[in-house]
Amino acid sequence: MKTSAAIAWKAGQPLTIEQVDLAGPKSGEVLVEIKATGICHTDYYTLSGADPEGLFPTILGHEGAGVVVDIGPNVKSLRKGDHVIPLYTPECRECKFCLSKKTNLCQAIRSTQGKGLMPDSTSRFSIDGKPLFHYMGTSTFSNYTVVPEIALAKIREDAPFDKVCYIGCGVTTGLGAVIYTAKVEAGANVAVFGLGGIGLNVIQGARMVGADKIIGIDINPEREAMARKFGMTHFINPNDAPNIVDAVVQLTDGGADYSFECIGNTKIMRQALECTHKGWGRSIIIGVAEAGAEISTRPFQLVTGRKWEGSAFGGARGRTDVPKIVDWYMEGKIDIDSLITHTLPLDKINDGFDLMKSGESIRSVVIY
Ligand code: NAD
Ligand code: AHE
Ligand code: ZN
Repeated sequence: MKTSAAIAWKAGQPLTIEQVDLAGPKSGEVLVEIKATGICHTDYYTLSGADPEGLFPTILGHEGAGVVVDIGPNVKSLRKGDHVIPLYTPECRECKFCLSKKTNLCQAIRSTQGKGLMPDSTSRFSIDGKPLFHYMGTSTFSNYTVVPEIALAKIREDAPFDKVCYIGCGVTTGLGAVIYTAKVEAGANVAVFGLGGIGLNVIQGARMVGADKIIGIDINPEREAMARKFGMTHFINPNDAPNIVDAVVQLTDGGADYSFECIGNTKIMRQALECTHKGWGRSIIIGVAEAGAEISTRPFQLVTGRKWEGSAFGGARGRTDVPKIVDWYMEGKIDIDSLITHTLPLDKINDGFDLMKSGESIRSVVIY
């Protein structure tokens, strides 16, 4: 079939909207009509050329929601008409990683996914007979996409696509880092570095679990009002308080119990670790840094009890946890609507990237 898609031909160039060819689903695969997709900072990161796995030409996008329109042979858990959210972190429930229960990082299709291909090492997308790479196994910047069954969460049918698409990455990453990765307890003090589409969901998660002080740090003063609405109790702008570590330590009587880096800046990752409490502080890296970047600190920071950790997709097991997060939204337990500041048609998708870069948007959503 033909489908409209935004193609990233080369790093650093705007996307172009074109009609591409999409082959039907093979064994274990599902054809999905994407109804809406968010634009995440990671799409920009890969488009910029900073992602060591970045391959071109490709169809980016990993924050979508849509409807199953066809299934390939051997698909058991989904049928036509089901509403779904594609998962860049699948959940096969059979690999060593899934069975361990210690991680959400299912590895069943990771190697082909990282090469921009479907599990049989081929692409379903092409243009003028030349293959296009898939991206993160999802490629939601295409109106129709093919996704492995294990990388689709089935969701309730009354959930609005233009809102719950954001659960495909940003909402789950932020809430999940608090709830599933860090397991923040009521009364804890939390510091959140970067109050964008991810950090504001970390703040929302910290409020949900009953954190005491929730300190937000961002160079964009416009972020303060929205972060307070989501539960932030204290705001620090690094341009006004050059020593962020001291500022957090003073506010929290010795350091934050938990900190979250939601920027992708290795210097800030160090500050996030060092502002946590001696003896038990835990710092969770969420931000994705550019190819070749390294983190550093004095080992004594770790010897004296701080822990440096990371979180991918909020530690969520997608097929199990994403439908629950959709329920939380539908029951009014979490706010998604306020964070979706812009909606755009596909042919304006480059404006969504510009709005993110300028700090004007929190999340832009493309509606097909
Ligand atoms: P975003 O662009 O919406 O937000 C980034 C925020 O950081 C902005 O508010 C910006 O003003 C702020 N910021 C930038 N530099 C700063 C600095 N020096 N000090 C303080 N604040 C600063 O991005 P996002 O969509 O929220 O994504 C954030 C990061 O998380 C990105 O690196 C993205 O790739 C990554 N990410 C990781 C996962 C994961 O599973 N680990 C999932 C999604 C996104
Ligand atoms: N090269 C990666 C993208 C970079 C990355 O680190 N991705 C994060 C998710 S960011 C979502 O916005 C991740 O979870 N990685 C886990 C993994 O196994 O790669 C890619 O996916 O192409
Ligand atoms: Zn993302």
